[in-house]
Amino acid sequence: MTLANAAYADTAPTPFLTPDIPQSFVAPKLGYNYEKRVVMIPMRDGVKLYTVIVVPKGAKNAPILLTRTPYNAAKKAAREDSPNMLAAMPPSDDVFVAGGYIRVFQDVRGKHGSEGDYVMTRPLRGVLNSSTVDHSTDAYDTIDYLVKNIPESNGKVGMIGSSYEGFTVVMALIHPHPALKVAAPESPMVDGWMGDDWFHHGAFRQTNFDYIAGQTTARGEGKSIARQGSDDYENFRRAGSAGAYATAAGLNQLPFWLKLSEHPGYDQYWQEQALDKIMARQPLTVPTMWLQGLWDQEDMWGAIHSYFATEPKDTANDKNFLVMGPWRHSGVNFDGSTLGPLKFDGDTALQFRRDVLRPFFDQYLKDGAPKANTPPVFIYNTGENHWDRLKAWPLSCEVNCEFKSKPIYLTAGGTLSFTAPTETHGAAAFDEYISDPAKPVPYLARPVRFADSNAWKQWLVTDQRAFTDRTDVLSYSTEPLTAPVKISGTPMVNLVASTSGTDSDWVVKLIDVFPDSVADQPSMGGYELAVGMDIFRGRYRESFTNPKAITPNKPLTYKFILPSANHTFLPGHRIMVQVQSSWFPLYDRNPQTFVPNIFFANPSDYVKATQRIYHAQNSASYISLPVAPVQ
Ligand code: PG9
Repeated sequence: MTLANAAYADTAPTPFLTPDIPQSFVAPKLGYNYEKRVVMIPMRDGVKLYTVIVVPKGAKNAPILLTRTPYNAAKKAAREDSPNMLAAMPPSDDVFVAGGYIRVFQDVRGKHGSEGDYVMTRPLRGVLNSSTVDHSTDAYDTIDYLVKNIPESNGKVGMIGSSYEGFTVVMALIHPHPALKVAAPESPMVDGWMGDDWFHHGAFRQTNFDYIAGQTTARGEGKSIARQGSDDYENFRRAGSAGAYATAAGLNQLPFWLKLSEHPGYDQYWQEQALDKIMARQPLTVPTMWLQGLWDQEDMWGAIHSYFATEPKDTANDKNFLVMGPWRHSGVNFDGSTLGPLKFDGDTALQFRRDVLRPFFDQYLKDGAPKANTPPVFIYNTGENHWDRLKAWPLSCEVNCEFKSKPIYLTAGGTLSFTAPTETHGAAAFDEYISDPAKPVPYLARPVRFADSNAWKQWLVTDQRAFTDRTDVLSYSTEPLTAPVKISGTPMVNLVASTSGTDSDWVVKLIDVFPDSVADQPSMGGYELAVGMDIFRGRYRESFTNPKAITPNKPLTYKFILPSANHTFLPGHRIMVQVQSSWFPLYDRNPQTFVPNIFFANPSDYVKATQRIYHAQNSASYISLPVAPVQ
C-alpha cells in the first residue's frame, strides 16, 4: 500500500497518467477571518460590473467602504493570498479593517472583469455623454445593490479612493444615493487641463503617453511603449513634437489620444468635465473630506479646487473638509515618514488615517459612533514639521482672508526682496536668457526614465541646484532670513516677461534654500527644495479657450497660481525664485513659434527665443506670497 492509499483508505490508486492539472482547484478557506464574494452587479442599462465584496467574519450591522477602480478590483482585494483580511487588503485599509468595515472594490465599466465600454474618465451625462449612464449612475446603482444584498451591513456606505479612484468618488457625489453617508476623494482627478494629469495651464504632460497605452490598449493590463534609448530626454527630443512621438508609438489607434490631441485648448470638452465647477453647482449633502499631497506630482489641482468650489455652500461648516499632508501623489495610502530626503515627524499618513480619517468615517457610518473631532482643515507645515488644525483655508490671500498676502519681488542682480524695485524702464530693468528648444531644461537631472517610479514619486522635492546654474534658468534669492517667513495659501505669480518668439512657456519655482550646512543632515546643506512650482503656456495669457500669438519683444504680464503651500522658511534659509521656459520631457516643448496646435508643430517651428524678465518700477515681476504670522 502506498503512502497516499494509507491517507485516503477508500480511494483507488491514482493512475500514473492522470493529468496533473485538475479542471479546477479550490483553496480551503479554513482559518480565514473574512469571506470574499464576487458578484456581477447590474447597472440600469443592463451592463454588469465586476465587484468584490469582502466581509469580515461575524460582521453584523457593519458599514460598507466602497472603491470604484479602473485598476483591477480582483487584484486590489488580494494584496496577499492570506487568511488574514489585514494582509489581503491594501495597506491603507489598516484602520478600516481594524474597524470591522465591509470592503468593496468594483471594476469600472469596460475594465478588467466588468462588462461595457471603457471611456477614459467618462464624462457626466450631458453635452459630452448622450448615453443613459455615467459614473454617477453606476455608483448609485452599485450602492443600491450593496445595501440591499449584503445582510451583514447596516445600509450605510462610505466611498474612498485616490486619483482615478478619487475621480469616481467625486462622480458619486453628484446626485448621490441616499445611503452614501461620507466620502474621501484622495488626490481626485478633477480638471485634467488646468492642473491635474493631462495638462498644467495648457502645457501637455508627456508621461501620459505611457498611462494612456497602459490603460487603453487592452481591457486588462495594457501594453507599454517601447523606447529607442534609455534616456527619455533624448527619446522625446529626437521624436520632435508630442504628436510625432505618439504617431511613432502607434497611439493614433487609441481614441483617447485622438480626443486629447483634438482639444489642446480649454474648450467645451475640458470645461464640461471639470468636476470642481460641476460640484460648485451641486447641493452639498454628503460630508466630504478632500485630500491630497502637498507635493502631488499627478493631481495637484483636484482636491484643493473642489474644496474651494464647495466651501461657500458649507454654511454650517460641517460638510466640507480639507486635508493636505507632506505626501506625493496617493502618499496618504503609504508610509508618510519621509519623501525623498525629507523626514517628517513620524508616519504622517498613518497619523492622518488613524486619528482623523477613521473617526470621521465612523461618525457617519457606524451606528452610535461618537462625533469626531474633525478640524475643518488639517494641513502639514512642511517647514516646521507639524500638523496644523485650522478653521479655514487659506489663511492668507490677496482679498478676503484673515491675512493679506505680500509681494516678493524679483529684483536686479538676482535678488529677491519684499521691497518693490525702483528702477525705471531701461537697459538694466530686465534679465535675459536664451531658451533653445533643442536644449530644453530637464525637470529631473538626466538620464530621465519615466519608468523609474521612485524618481517620479519624488521629483517635486528633488534638489533644484541641478538646474540653478544653467544659462537658461534665472534665479533670484533673498539673503539668509533673520526671522521665519510663513506662507499659508496659494502663491500667485505675476511675471512681466517678453519673448522674441510668438509663443512661450513660463515655468516659475518657489524654492526654500537650506543653509550651507545642516548639522543633523549634512546632505541637506544648501539644498534647494521646491515649495511650489508650475508651468504656464503663454498663448493662453488672455484666454484659456482661445489661444493667441504673443507679440514679440513686448513685456506682458503672466498671472498664474502655484500649488498651495503651508510652509515656514526658517531663519538661516533663503527664499528663491527660478524662472525658465521649458521643463522637459515631462512637458512637451513649446516651439516658441505660434502654431494652431502644438501637438503637431513641425521641426521648423522650433526656434530659439530671447526671454526677458522685467524688474522695473512699472513692470515689476513678483510672487504674491500668502504670508501669515508665525505662531
Ligand atoms: N493620476 C492617475 C490618473 C487619474 C486619472 C486619469 C489619468 C491618470 C491615477 O493615479 O489614477
